Amino acid sequence: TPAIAQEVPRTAFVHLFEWRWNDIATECETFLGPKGFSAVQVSPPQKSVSNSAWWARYQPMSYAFEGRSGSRAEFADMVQRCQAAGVDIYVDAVINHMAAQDRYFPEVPYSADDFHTCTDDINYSDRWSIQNCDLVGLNDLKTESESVRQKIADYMNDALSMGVAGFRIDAAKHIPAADIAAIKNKINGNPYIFQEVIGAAGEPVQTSEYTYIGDVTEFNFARAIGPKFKHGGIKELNGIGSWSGWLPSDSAVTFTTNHDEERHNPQQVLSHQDFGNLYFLGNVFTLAYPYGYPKVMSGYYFDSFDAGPPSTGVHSGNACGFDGGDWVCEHRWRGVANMVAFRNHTATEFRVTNWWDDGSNQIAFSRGGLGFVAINRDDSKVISQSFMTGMPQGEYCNIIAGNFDAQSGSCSGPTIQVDNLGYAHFDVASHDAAAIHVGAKL
Ligand code: LM2
Ligand code: CA
Repeated sequence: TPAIAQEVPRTAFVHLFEWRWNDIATECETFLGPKGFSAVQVSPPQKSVSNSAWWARYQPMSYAFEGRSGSRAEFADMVQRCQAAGVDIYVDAVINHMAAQDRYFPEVPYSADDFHTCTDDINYSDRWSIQNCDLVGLNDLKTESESVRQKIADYMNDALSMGVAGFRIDAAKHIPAADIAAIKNKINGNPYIFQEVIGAAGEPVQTSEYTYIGDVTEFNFARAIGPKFKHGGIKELNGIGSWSGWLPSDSAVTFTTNHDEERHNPQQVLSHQDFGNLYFLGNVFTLAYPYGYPKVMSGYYFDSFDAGPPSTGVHSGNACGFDGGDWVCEHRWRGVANMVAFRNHTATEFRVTNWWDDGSNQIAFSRGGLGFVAINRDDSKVISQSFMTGMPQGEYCNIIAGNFDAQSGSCSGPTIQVDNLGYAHFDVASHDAAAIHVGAKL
């Protein structure tokens, strides 16, 4: 009888920012499914204002599925093809507001009565202002109104009818939790929901208010690891996630960066614009560390805040950056993609064990007996030593440096030997990493 591939949970997803539906479908089939990604967060699929800036997508004109990522038919086809590849689709649902223009959206339809009357700038020390005034001038929907809730729910149900599996609730902090809960009560089935709330100490609206509805973004994660990887001191990340004021792990969505942070907050948060492989190392850490449900950002190169996506997609003649193209394709960086399998294969082990650090910028830890990772952020020192991995004896693929082929049980790069006591020798260059897990054992 043929060996049955061991099913492991899919525990990390990717944001294919501004990707076309056709490209996403191909990516699910050829890469994301085989690599074990759980889902794709897609850019807002609803009809929006038409200008070339990326942020046009956050200014809805109606709930029709049309825009520069493709048509409704292409969207539906993508959902089906990704699902067949084992990959869910999460829709970025922009439901707090409509576009910044006259309060008249005949295609929904919404008219002036469907919007809040406050047009002042938001005062972040006032709950009412945060949730009732216009976020950066965007017309704020009366989400307490039954008819507005129904129109939003109709849009989400339309997405669900095409097979969508989950939603990112955009600008959730600007919608009272009770309103999101009421909308959720109108939608079919039990889709995955995560809510974008940028928690800030001292503000009246807190992330914890939203956890009874679904998961919530934990911005603290990216904002904590960013400075440590940029400026040093990554050993201080030991215990991250258990820190005071943070969401519990099973409610948190984490990321190394996201589409807003890489534009609004590049000084603090890692992005592809960081030199020296630091962003790569940050992604390895995010995927290795057992906190939250991580999202890998996959975007494109930009040299201005507004810059929209490349004019051709990855599967339509353009290429990923490492092949000379305009899309960064972080999710395809070998070590990033392979760390998704690491996370999947270590998912049942919540503990960090065998933590080691050199006192500053070299760290290593086990995920019980299921995986072991070493990250070297030191600017010059190598790691060359034996570690207690706690793993079963055997030969493992270093998935940062090579790909493991489950069919043939072979590794395209160097392997690492774990001895009968669980010890293994690791050589890790400056600004590099190494990782082994039970799903990539020769
Ligand atoms: C989000 N989460 O809560 C999105 O993740 C974020 O990307 C969105 O802002 C925001 N909320 C609203 O959905 C982006 C972008 C803004 C942009 C808005 C709307 O960061 O800069 O605002 O989308 O397109 C733009 C202009 C801004 C202008 C506004 C209204 O940049 O200067 O404000 O449109 O015309 C007067
Ligand atoms: Ca609001």
